[in-house]
Amino acid sequence: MGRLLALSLLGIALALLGERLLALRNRLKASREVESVDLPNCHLIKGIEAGSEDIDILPNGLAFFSVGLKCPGLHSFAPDKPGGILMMDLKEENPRALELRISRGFNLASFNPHGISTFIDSDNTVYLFVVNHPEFKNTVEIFKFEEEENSLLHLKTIKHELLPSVNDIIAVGPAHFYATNDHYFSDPFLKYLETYLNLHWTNVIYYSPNEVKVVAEGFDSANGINISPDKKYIYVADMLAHEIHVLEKHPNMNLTQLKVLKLDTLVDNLSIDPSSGDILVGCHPNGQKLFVYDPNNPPSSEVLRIQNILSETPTVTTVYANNGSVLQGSSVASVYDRKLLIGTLYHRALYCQL
Ligand SMILES: [Ca+2]
Ligand SMILES: [Ca+2]
Repeated sequence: MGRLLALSLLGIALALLGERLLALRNRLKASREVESVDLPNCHLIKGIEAGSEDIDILPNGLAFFSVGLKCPGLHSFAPDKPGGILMMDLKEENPRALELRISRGFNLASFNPHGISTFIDSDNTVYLFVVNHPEFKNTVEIFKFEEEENSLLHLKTIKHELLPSVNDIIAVGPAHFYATNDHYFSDPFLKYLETYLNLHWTNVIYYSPNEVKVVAEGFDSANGINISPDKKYIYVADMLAHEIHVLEKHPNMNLTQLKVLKLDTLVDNLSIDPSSGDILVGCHPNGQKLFVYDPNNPPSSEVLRIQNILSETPTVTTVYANNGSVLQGSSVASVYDRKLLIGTLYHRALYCQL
């Protein structure tokens, strides 16, 4: 009887694991291929060869790139090179990406930047918030941008137990932000396990010097985050659920869910087109190819534009799609004055004139 019970339990466990594996393949869209959607006036940006996971553009056309992200198990074309922040002036005719100097005292050797966000204070000070993974830990770094010197002055490192696996941030004050955790755990094995078991334990945190709290939870894998132009709504990309959530922001900074837009792709970072309020989404059509890198069958790229997300029928358009022959693993797309920048998790970056 004992053996029969043990065998039954083993059978149930194996069936459950098999079901989860099949579900994971669907969440990764492991068999999806893309049809190319080309843009006519694009070129790869010189100096970006090992990823620019996130891009944020100031209202004056200065674009920041977080480059060189490394994560355990993730492919890298420059595994020994620390990451950095590059800048490009989109007002120039032929802009180039230049690396910003970072003030002394900040540990550059372990700099591993991920999601970024800019914030302009009422006195016009520009802050750059950077998710950092030094030695694969999780911090948020706040820098002051010094335009004349092309440099970043490091102000503050934030660590918190509610920030165990930060992916992206949106700054809402000089030391205030919303952040997504893409996992509940920080340990790589437990991260893998929670993803495999599809626990939906990831969340959004509000951080301020006085208060840190969970403001939204239950995501499969919360990823990109941004704010609507009128500052009333927070948008959150749930990568493995293929969803964009619209959350209403309250005066106490709590969030309540308003709606969910279902898509057919793995959604990464979200940017706002300042001219229209549209959301631009860097997407991974096939997560299997992204996470298990094969140079002969590389990950593809896809950029979506979402118009009128609050309306009953938002319009979703494919702006760009490529099978990996040009651009692999697009994670972000940002636009400024008819110029489009597309960044990737670990590959190159594209500059397009629309
Ligand atoms: Ca961001
Ligand atoms: Ca991301």
